[in-house]
Amino acid sequence: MGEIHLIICLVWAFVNVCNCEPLMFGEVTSLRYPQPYSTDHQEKWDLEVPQGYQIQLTFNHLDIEPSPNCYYDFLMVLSSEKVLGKFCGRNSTDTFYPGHKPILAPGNRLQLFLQTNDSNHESHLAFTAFYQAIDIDECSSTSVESKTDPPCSQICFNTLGSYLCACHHGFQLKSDQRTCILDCGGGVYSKPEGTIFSPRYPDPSPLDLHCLYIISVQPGFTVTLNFSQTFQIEQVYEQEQACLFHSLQVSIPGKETQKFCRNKSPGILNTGAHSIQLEYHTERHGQSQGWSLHYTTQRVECPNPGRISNVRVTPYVPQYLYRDYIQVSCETGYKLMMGEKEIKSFMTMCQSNGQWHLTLPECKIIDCGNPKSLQNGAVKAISGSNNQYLSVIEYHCNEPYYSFDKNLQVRYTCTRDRKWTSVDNNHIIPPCLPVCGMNIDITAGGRVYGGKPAKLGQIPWQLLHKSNQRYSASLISDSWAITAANGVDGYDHTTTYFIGGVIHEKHTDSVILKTKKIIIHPNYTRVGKDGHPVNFDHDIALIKMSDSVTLGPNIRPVCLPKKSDGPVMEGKMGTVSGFGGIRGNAKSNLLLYGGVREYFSCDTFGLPVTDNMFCAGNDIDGIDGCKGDSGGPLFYPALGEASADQRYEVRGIVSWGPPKCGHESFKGYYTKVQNYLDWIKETMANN
Ligand SMILES: *[C@@H]1O[C@H](CO)[C@@H](O)[C@H](O)[C@H]1NC(C)=O
Ligand SMILES: *[C@@H]1O[C@H](CO)[C@@H](O)[C@H](O)[C@H]1NC(C)=O
Ligand SMILES: *[C@@H]1O[C@H](CO)[C@@H](O)[C@H](O)[C@H]1NC(C)=O
Ligand SMILES: CC(=O)N[C@H]1CO[C@H](CO)[C@@H](O)[C@@H]1O
Repeated sequence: MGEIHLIICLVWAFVNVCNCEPLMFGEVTSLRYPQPYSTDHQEKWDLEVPQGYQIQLTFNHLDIEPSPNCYYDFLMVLSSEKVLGKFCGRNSTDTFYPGHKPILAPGNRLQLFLQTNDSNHESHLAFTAFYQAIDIDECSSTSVESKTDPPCSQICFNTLGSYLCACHHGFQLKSDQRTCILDCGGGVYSKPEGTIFSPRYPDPSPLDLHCLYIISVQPGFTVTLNFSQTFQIEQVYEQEQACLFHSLQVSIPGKETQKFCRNKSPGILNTGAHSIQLEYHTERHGQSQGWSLHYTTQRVECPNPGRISNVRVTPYVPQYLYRDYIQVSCETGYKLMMGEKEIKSFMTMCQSNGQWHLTLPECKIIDCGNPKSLQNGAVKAISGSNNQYLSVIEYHCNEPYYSFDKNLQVRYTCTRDRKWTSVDNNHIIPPCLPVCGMNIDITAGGRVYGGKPAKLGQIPWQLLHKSNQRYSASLISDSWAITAANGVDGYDHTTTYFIGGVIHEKHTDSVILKTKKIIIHPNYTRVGKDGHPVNFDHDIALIKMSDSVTLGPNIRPVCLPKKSDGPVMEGKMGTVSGFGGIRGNAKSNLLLYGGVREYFSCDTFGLPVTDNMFCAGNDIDGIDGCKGDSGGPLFYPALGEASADQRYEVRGIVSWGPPKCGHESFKGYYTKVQNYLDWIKETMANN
């Protein structure tokens, strides 16, 4: 920049006179110096340094022919026509020799004037000098050229090339930057409370005032002005409303500016703002006594949420002010919702703008969602709606095929934890258990071998394994069946299935039950030396189906006997059923049943008889379980139950018998189910 500036100056100098800023220093030398000066010569120099400085001249060398009063040859130094010095001589012994003390001009300009006469016998050289800019102390009035008034009305600071004015406390600098006037107002009143009054109050206000007062407290507070009763601001014209001359003006952001004058105190002014401005103005004429006010601040108030049903606001007070916190929660059974989003807790603060920093949430009633479905059962609403809090539902099983275990709670209430809860505080829904031993009424005394065909639903637990070697089983739950080991021994469960729910093996609406597991009693001895069973001890097996069968009128389980049922009783009648042989070894397509009687001892055909079996037959009607009936049930009405709802228990499984069925003297043998209750229970529980 400096260089460019210089170049421009030089170019300018060629064309015209350079009007650059004068240099801060320089050298001035007479013509021909250091050769002797020429005679009869006059030469003039105009020296200049920048404005705001004084110019100072220092001689390096002066050698001018001396004469009294430097009458003939001399160098004159002038400042604006005023002679600062007239010099001649060669050294300090000469009277008019300038010496080594520099010459300081009052301003920034200096003129030099050299004059010689017609002789220079001693070859004097004239002079060479150095000039420089010296900062003026403008503040010291004596040094300021032709100015009698001090530059500042109060305080003056000298600066390099200039000066600054300042005012004493209580005064302020006017726009001329020199004059100090009485300071009124000024500063910012930021304390929460304070008093402000006009200058000299309660004495009359000075004239020509323009005072500015700013009250600015922190956001969140509002200012209230309380003007004292003594209030008088001159009003020139009685009718004049605008307080044209003397006035106190109050400006509140967002509101129309108010001007006050006359004799009546404005009293209390609730500004509602945290920052306001007062301007007090007096003219050069007139008289105002002045005014005084005390201001106070109040915290901003936020809207009161009020009482909302199901909403709890803490603390609950009549007024909420800036910086107050409230917590919002819901009554039991309701949840806090922020729009569509549920929130755990809510807190908000009253902000400085008089608004809560978060919009208040809502409380919505909770719900427990759709109740879980119950297999083989259903649920219905008892009270309430939309599964909301305190709704009550009730489960029930598909009667009469399924039922709950007795004494179980089946009513649930939607509780505050949003779960369906029973009276005993349980969330678990009990399963619907198959009801065993029920059928449509059996007329006792029918036949199996030579027996009567069963009606549909009479022996709904009867299952048939349809294969070359047919055998039967009895459903004992919705997924387990019981049968004789000798029927299933060696069968692969993956290819085995049963049919049920029909009374004719060719019925197409039979229920197919695929087996998943065949569990033969571990102590059943399968095959003897000659390839035939050695004996039929522990002739019992359990079959687990791959799926639970849906129970209905035609397919239902039979009950297991109870331990308390007691031993075999001579002469007790039971019912045996099956799709087995009929007279003459022909196969029956029909489900037949008939009554058999228990005996204490029967012909054993040379095979061992154990306590795990018993024999039964009907030597009158020739009824007997037969080949193909193997695995089928011998069932009895349960003991000790009222006849109206007697359930049927399977106490025997058709096990083995004489080669010819239905022979009067030969009875069939049945596995005594009662001996295996623990094994059955355990096996069913563990598989
Ligand atoms: C010039 O100065 C000398 C003295 O230095 C004086 O004798 C002489 O008269 C002067 N000449 C004129 C023309 O004044
Ligand atoms: C206003 O100030 C006066 C005293 O100057 C006082 O008596 C009065 O109670 C104040 N009013 C309020 C609202 O502060
Ligand atoms: C099988 O027989 C053994 C020996 O008599 C006996 O300890 C075991 O309990 C029997 N198993 C079952 C399941 O009854
Ligand atoms: C010390 C010195 O140089 N003095 C001289 C001063 O000048 C006068 C003549 O002007 C001489 O005579 C002095 O010798």
